[in-house]
Formats: sequence, structure tokens, C-alpha cells
Amino acid sequence: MTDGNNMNLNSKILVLGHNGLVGSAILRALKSKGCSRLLVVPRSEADLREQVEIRAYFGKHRPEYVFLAAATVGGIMANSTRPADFIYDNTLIAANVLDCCVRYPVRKILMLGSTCIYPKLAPQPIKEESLLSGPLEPTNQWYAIAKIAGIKIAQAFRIQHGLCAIAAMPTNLYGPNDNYDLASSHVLPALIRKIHEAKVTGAGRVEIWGTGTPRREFLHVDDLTRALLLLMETYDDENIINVGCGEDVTILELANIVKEVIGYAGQLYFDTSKPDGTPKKQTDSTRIFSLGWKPQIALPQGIREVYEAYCAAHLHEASIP
Ligand code: GFB
Repeated sequence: MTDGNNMNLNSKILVLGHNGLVGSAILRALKSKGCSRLLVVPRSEADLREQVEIRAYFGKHRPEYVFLAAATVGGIMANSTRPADFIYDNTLIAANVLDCCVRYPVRKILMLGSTCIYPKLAPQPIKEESLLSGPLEPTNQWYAIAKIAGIKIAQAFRIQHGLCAIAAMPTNLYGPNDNYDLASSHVLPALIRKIHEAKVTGAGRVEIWGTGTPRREFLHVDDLTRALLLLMETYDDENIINVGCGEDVTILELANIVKEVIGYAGQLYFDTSKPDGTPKKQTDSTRIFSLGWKPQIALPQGIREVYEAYCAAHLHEASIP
């Protein structure tokens, strides 16, 4: 990390969402770099949806740099069945945190969005310019609208208040501290759990939601974190920036990689009563590639690492093949 006015080892850095997939990875990376003044917000101290509580927190701790990785998140089913939580929580979190960043001036805030902010049928690979160019995917429109509102609030605060706010749009993420609850998780942890349990119990087949044909791009959260630190140090622009690897796989191909990593020989079958969601959302990450970032963790390698950690946490159930 650089010295001077940029974020450095002595900066007061607040990581919001420190228990989640992204926030915990940011915290790990900052700690391993030797950052000494890291802040988090325990739920007992402030709920980010509560303006009074979060204002009191900022007033007391006065962070210099903020990573906004806190959000109500989930997979396709959680998005479809809890639309109120997804739109309400995420809009309030963005509005409250950005307001605090102006009220108790920070040097910079980096917000996390998602590629689901783009139109369902955006030209592929998706460029940042596709934002607001067409209708959203219905299953996650609530989350997308909240994230778009956050982007627009940040841009407005930049114009009117001079807030240095930037926003990164990562593709589908995976890694340590993921959510393995089948009702609310994303596809990759769900497949790891379902295929692992099928292997352990000797089940002959595993259910895959939808048709298996949608394509998704997966990025390890440690690769994302390297991108986020680079952006915090070098990027200052109101335009959003994609963070993806540019390569996607079908859900069926993903399931076959997971089967191979786990060493499961059973069958896959498709429950087509479950939603497919958007057919394809491959990112164009030319912008961040031009800043010098590239992902380093190939999907099979990343899945193997995640599965090893999963097995270590469920030692009594199975061992790695
Ligand atoms: O990861 P996922 O839940 O969300 O699902 P999205 C991706 C694809 O995997 C869909 C299929 O086509 C699912 O039908 N799938 C197959 C499964 N089996 C399963 C399973 O057991 N569990 C799950 N969860 N999916 C989310 C958005 O969209 O992506 C969020 O809803 C966010 O808002 C996130 O943007 C990154 O990729 O469709």
C-alpha cells in the first residue's frame, strides 16, 4: 500500500459486512497486509438500516476509508421469496452509510454491487454502459433496484457534496464463509452441499434447479479482494466498474466440475419448476483489466479449496477423495 494521501497501513479503515463472504475476505486481506486500524460494526452496536445508530457509530469512530460490503444477499430463491427484505434493507443500508460518509467526512468509500443490476438481456459480455438500458431479470429486480439506487445516491453525493465514492460490480462470487443454507444460498455452495451429502449418504442422484442451461461466471472472493484494494488505492470515478473473469460455464458444467472435485459418480436431474433466472451474465471487465488486475484462481482449483474447507468443517461426514 502507498503512503501519502492514499489508504495506507495506518489508515482507519471500516469494513461493513465483516461476517459475510466479501467483508470477511476484505478483512483478511487488510490484516495480512498489516493494516493496524481496522474497524467493524457489530450488530449489537449498530444496525445499518437504522439511521440514528449508524450515525452515532460514524460520529464516534470517524473512519477514513469505508468498504461497504454489508447487504441482504442470497441466491435466486431467497431473492424471489423475500423481495421486501432485499429492496428495503439494501436501499436503507446504502442511503444511511453514504449519508454518514458525507456527514462525518471520509476520504473514500467503495461500494459493492452485483452484475444483476444489468438488464436481463443485456448484450454479452456486459459492459458498464449497459446499466439502465433495459428491463431487469424479474427474480432479482428488487435487489437490483436497491443496488442501482445505491449507485445513483453515490453519484449524486459526489456531484453535490464532493463525496469520493466508487462502486464495483462483481460477478457471481464464491469462497470461504459462504452461505450453505439450501433455501437461501447461491448455486455453488448449494451444489457443494447437495453433492457432498449425496456422496456421504450414498444417494444415487442430485437435484439441480432449473434447466441447467443458464450460464454464470464465478470469481473467487480472494481475487475480488485484490481488485477492491487496487480500486481503493487507484480508482476515482463516478462510473461503476465490473470485476469478473470473463469466462462463464453452464450450471450443468458447474455441477459436473463439483461432482469431479467431490468424487461423486451419481446422476444429476433437473427440477424445471425452479427458476433459471437470467440466461447469461458474462462481464466485460476490460476496464479493471486495464488497471492491471487479473484473477489468479481458476474455477476448479477454487472449488477444490472451498470443498476442502467445507470438509474440514464437516469432518465427521466425509473426507476428500
Ligand atoms: O446462484 P443463483 O441462486 O443466483 O442461481 P443467480 C444461479 C443458477 O443456478 C440459477 C441454478 O439458474 C438456478 O436455478 N441452480 C441450480 C441453483 N441448482 C441450484 C441450487 O441448488 N441452488 C441455487 N441457489 N441455484 C443471483 C441473484 O442470481 O446472483 C442475486 O439472485 C445476486 O441477486 C447473485 O445478484 C450474484 O445467479 O441467478
